Amino acid sequence: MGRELLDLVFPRIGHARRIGITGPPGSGKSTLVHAVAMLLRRRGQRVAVLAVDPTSPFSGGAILGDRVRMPGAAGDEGFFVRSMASRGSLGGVAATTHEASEVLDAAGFDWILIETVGVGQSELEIVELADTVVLVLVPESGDAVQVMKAGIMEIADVFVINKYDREGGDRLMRDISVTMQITQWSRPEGWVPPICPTVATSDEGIEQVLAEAERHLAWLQEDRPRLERFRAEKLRRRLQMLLSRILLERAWKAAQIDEQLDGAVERIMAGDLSPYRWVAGIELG
Ligand SMILES: Nc1nc2c(ncn2[C@@H]2O[C@H](COP(=O)(O)OP(=O)(O)OP(=O)(O)O)[C@@H](O)[C@H]2O)c(=O)[nH]1
Ligand SMILES: [Mg+2]
Repeated sequence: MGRELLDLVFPRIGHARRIGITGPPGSGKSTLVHAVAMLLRRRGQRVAVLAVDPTSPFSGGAILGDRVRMPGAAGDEGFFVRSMASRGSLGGVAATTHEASEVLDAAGFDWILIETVGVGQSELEIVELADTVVLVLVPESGDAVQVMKAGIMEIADVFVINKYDREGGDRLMRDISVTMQITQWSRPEGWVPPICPTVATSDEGIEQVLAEAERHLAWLQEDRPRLERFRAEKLRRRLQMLLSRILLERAWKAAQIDEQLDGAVERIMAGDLSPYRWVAGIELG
């Protein structure tokens, strides 16, 4: 996106509430996002949905098929849906998603719902993109220990146990809640994440999810110094991200990496050179 446009947009941001929704593949994130969006629309709120598409540069297409099917978006000016492909973007999807969310914020959307699949780095990036992170688990996610091991529990401001119509929801709910009590689990600054059971396909528990997200947002705002710290920390990470992208692009160009790649591949395959020696020999200018 053009730097001038983003620069113009920047002073106009800060109105939208940004909720990140993450969780394992197929846990029902899109269904939940759609249900929350519809609830917000019924309340007259303008909603934008950004679905981060973990398209692999290797498979040449989305691994799990078409990720955004959001009925109700066509012809409704207060409901915007967009899939963000991560494919081929130096610096990752977080940067482009961030830019899109700033433009939507400046355009007057009240809520920005950002869906990412909880695999790899993307769920950590969501922390930088969102004010409130909703982690969607399902009864099949295992027990709290497995969830903790996966390293995703730390990022949740609100837990959702979706597909509660299936066997095992109660057990996971109890398990997480007991584990949180025993370990005195909390997010930084003492926020204790609530756990919401949902059946996204039949709209059950959706109001509670939204209410808990709103409660978290209100909690963030009630303590001015805390809010400032929260924003400063996000801004710091954002600056690092922006800068690292620019530095990467510049260094890449300066060292003429694209021009050298084919030759390097040829020499490495011919056994003339090891990848490590080639990398070590790159002059960054
Ligand atoms: N039984 C049951 N099925 C559900 C529920 N929520 C979603 N599903 C189904 O689960 C499947 C996956 O739902 P999605 O909303 O696409 O899940 P997702 O997490 O967005 O999937 P990816 O984006 O591919 O990771 C669909 O067939 C949904 O209809 C639920 O609460 N109960
Ligand atoms: Mg989805």
